[in-house]
Amino acid sequence: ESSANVGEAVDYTIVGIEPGAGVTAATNTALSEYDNLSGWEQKTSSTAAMLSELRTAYSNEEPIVIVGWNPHFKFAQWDLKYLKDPKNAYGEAEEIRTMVRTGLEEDMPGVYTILDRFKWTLEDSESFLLEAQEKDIETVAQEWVDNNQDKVDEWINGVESVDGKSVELALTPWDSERASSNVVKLALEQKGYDVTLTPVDPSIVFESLANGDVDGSTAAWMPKTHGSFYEEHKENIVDLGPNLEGALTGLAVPTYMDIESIEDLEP
Ligand code: PBE
Repeated sequence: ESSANVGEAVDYTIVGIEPGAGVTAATNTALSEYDNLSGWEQKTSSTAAMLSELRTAYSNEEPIVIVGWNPHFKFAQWDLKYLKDPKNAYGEAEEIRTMVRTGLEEDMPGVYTILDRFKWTLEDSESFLLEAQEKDIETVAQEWVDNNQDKVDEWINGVESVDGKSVELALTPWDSERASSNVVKLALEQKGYDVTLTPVDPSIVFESLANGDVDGSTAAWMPKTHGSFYEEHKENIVDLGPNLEGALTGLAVPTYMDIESIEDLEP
């Protein structure tokens, strides 16, 4: 592929995901900050639609520019590269943080402790997500816990068991967060908690934590992807720190495309 006509070949379109995603807002920032992207647009729809366009383009070795992130299975499944982002529209590597409502530590110290201790790696998450291509996420979560009970024990050790106390966790509707939330759910269930997972848009995760409508969430991508939502509500949210380090976001293309930077997307 030559780099000469990428814009024309992709109809000056970046294939985005859900409108409410943090990366959708970051892509709008990129569209306004890079002069060479004037005339380009972001097409939003869903992660599934983006992946299906990527699958088709890739199998035909056609150019495509997508909004990408890790943890996700797509970088293991296809040869993709992030485009360099000299204007830092997508920020550096991110942390996925656990956040809880104020008062949780006093009301439910066991839940607070387990959420505070929960931590896994980018590799843990991505091998989970690859497995989940063949099975449902609840099944893979149970297998992960069965295979990693030593790690789960580190999170739950010394926490008092309860008899069916209700806990509600908010999450965003992406597999990376379905994975972490289901693992934490199983860990809490080992101590007798009755856990409900509630998928909502990123803005609602932060709003419902601040309102105390949910007890916690393992789905906060910081500092950039969800930074503006956090800023709006941080007085009323307790940040327990990273549960995963090295998360990434940005524009991505198949490696067979002969471009390296967002600045190579010509107007
Ligand atoms: N993501 C995956 C989400 C959070 C998890 C990066 C697509 C986003 O809000 O952009």
